[in-house]
Amino acid sequence: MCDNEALNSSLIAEALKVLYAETEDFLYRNKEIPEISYLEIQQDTWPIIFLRDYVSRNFPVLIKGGANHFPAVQKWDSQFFMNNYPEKIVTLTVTPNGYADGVAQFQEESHFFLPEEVQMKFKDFLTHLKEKRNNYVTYIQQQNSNLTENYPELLPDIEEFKWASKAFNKKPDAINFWMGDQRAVSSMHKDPYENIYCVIDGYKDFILIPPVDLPYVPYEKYLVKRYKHVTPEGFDVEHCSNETIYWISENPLIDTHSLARKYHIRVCKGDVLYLPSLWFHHVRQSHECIAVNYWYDIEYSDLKYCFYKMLASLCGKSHVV
Ligand SMILES: O=C(O)CCC(=O)C(=O)O
Repeated sequence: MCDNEALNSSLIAEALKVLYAETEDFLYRNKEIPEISYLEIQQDTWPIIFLRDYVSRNFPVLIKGGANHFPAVQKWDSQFFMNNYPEKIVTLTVTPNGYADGVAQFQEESHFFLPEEVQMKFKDFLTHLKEKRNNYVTYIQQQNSNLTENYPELLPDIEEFKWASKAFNKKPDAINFWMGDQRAVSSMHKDPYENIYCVIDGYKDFILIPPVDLPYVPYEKYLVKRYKHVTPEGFDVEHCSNETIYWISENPLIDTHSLARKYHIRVCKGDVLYLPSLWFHHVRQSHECIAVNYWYDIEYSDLKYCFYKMLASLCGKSHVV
């Protein structure tokens, strides 16, 4: 007698192996993110090349110097903000360990922690960055189009990438401003956005995992907590009732054993990274690093997204998509 369930699961396991092997040969054999020069994006044909070689293949590309023409790249650093906007109120996150939206140990168990969100004057934020006190890590990292919403005076120093808006055939859904402490880490996650990520000052180190490796990205269910009243001397913890979240349990800086294929890429001052939708990313940064990114809504009517949902279902991860 044929055991249908066993047959199905062995067929699925076989199919997942095929997917891994096929993508190894055609997509991921070289294990490097392509790098191109800003000169390539000057050509009239660039939007179509970008669409053909990267967007449609859902593959990242690093454009060296792609944002060098932004006045921001010449102007923005901590001193610029101290001189020009000392009294401006900024919204930022504070954590004792640098992990906002990440897994941390509390009372000998792992929990998912949200950061404390606070407002202060820009000059006070910059002083915190300079002082780099223990157990007090600050990061401007709101992801609600904070650049257009909270810093409209900075808009003349950057510009929308016309080639990206042309290729995606839409305007960015959000333009975000990031500035923070070297100890602040964005833990491995993915977003439903096409991401054009520009480093304005300092550098960012990305670890990337392609969406096709979802079967090998381990998730666990965590209770949600929130840091409160964070100071260098200590913090309180708010228990978000019985709220739970599925989050990636592997820290790529420590756990290197999974089959998931990882790319390491440094994005330097003036560089632009195209990070396709649904790619997992883990991000670290140099101290006082400043970045701007443009999020374009994912194309849900794209067949790739439908296949991704099927993959999630086949590997028992529908709840994380
Ligand atoms: O820069 C960071 O810390 C995180 C960036 C990120 O997660 C994003 O752009 O989606």
